[in-house]
Amino acid sequence: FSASSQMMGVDWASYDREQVRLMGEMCIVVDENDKALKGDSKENCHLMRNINEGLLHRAFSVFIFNKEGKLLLQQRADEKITFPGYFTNTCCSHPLMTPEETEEEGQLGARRAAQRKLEHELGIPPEQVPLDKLEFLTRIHYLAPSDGLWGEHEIDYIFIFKGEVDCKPNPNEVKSIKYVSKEELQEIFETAEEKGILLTPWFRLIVEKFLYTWWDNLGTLKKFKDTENIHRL
Ligand code: DMA
Ligand code: MN
Repeated sequence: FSASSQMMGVDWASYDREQVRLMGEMCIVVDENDKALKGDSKENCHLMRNINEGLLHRAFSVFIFNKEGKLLLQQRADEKITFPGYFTNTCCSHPLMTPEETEEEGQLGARRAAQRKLEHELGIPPEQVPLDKLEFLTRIHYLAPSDGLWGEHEIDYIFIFKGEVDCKPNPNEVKSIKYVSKEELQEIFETAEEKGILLTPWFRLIVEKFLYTWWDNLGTLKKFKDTENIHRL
């Protein structure tokens, strides 16, 4: 484990073994313009101590819509170290510091990471989500603590996929899944507080700033594709 987490006195024995293992993955550290700088562990990238000193990494968020135009939500597993049990968009994770997933042309690295994690988290066969059918929308830059110790500070590539997929959720990653209509999602957001439903901060930001506009234009998303700007939320 890293010097930072030793210094913070992280109690590794209290966490799920598999999720602890995944803290060894190498994320891509970037600057505020999404220029790749180096690799660093998922552990280091998600410690608030490092985030508060400016450490920033690359991530992706996928939103899957089925034929009926419903959005696939997931509830994160209780085993997750950050945001356990929270409801969120279909799938999120990080491109890793590998030759395949650092490729930037056409967001190829982020697309490959998305395909890899859709299979790992939700059991979606890769051939059902071809790389070129993931529609890139934009990038957001946000910072959000999870608890005092852990949090997120990311430049997040947002993709929409439209189509039917077969899901077999991995219980170590995902507690439940649910397709929702726009009205159902609005209701979830309006009543979350009273019902004690937790929503991830990045999902809240994306829903509030972009999602309903995209949802109303699922057939013509190309006009929203923005490879230039990074939205600071
Ligand atoms: C990280 O998601 C990425 C975003 C956009 C928050 P995550 O915590 O689900 O990553 P992982 O599945 O790799 O733990
Ligand atoms: Mn992250």
